[in-house]
Amino acid sequence: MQETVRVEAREGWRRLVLNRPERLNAFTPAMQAALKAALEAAGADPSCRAVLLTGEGRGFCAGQSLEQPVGPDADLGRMLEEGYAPLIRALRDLPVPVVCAVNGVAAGAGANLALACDIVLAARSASFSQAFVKIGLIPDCGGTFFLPRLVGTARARALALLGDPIGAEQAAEWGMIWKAVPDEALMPEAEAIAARLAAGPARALALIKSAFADREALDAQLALEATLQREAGRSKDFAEGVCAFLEKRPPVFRGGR
Ligand code: LHQ
Repeated sequence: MQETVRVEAREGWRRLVLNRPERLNAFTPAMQAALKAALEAAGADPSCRAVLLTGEGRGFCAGQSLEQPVGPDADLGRMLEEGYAPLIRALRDLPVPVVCAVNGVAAGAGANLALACDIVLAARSASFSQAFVKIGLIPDCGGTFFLPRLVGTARARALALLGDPIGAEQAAEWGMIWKAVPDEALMPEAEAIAARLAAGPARALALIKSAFADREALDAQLALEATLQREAGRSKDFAEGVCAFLEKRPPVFRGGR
């Protein structure tokens, strides 16, 4: 079976590659578990002093895998509590810096996975979208925590409410990411940063991460996202959003609050 997350050992650091390119690296439960395990293994290995996260193929990550219609009894709150929130915490709690090289589209949970990383570079052709609303959901994976802190509430609200993609250069201009680089420069630049961090003062780097963590606020926001997503997941608009995606047509939302 294809490895959903490829782990490549480098001198003092590891490259983790999301590896379902035929689905733009959309998350299945197995891929979610594999990424969490790979992060934890990196954190447990004293010789690993930085991590680089990227995606295989033309996408970074298209968020949750939407491969079949979702039944009305699916508990999205639980999916977040048991799947995505522990993954985001594992990223934030990792005692080594995580560099993210966004090589293509980053949508939904994929966008917010990138924003949870410590230094985010993106290829100029990459884009970020809070695609959740397009299927009747709210941003999760800490998006409601990261976005307003990164870009301010005016931009965060519009990004979340409209779900429109923004390009890498716009994302950098808005302070959502560290920088946008020409496509061919993405991997060399990201790898150089990972190697530099791996040669850095490991204890200080871990302490810098802790200083920025704001962990209690993140936990509270992840819990709120789970509560709200549980409710959104029960709506007919969510079921319609997923059907429309699968049928490759625009959704027809009927509302009802
Ligand atoms: C996909 C996906 C995908 C499966 C592209 N799944 N196949 C959700 C639910 C439950 C619990 C809690 O949290 C969440 C969090 C979320 O992440 S919700 C948001 C889920 N993601 C999306 O809604 C994004 C869906 N994808 C898209 O809108 C587009 O694919 C984007 C804009 C990402 C890229 O568009 P294009 O560049 O035009 O590529 P494409 O649409 O042609 O996709 C290429 C293939 O990948 C295609 O398959 P096909 O067999 O036709 O070649 C897509 O069906 C497949 N794919 N995203 N999430």
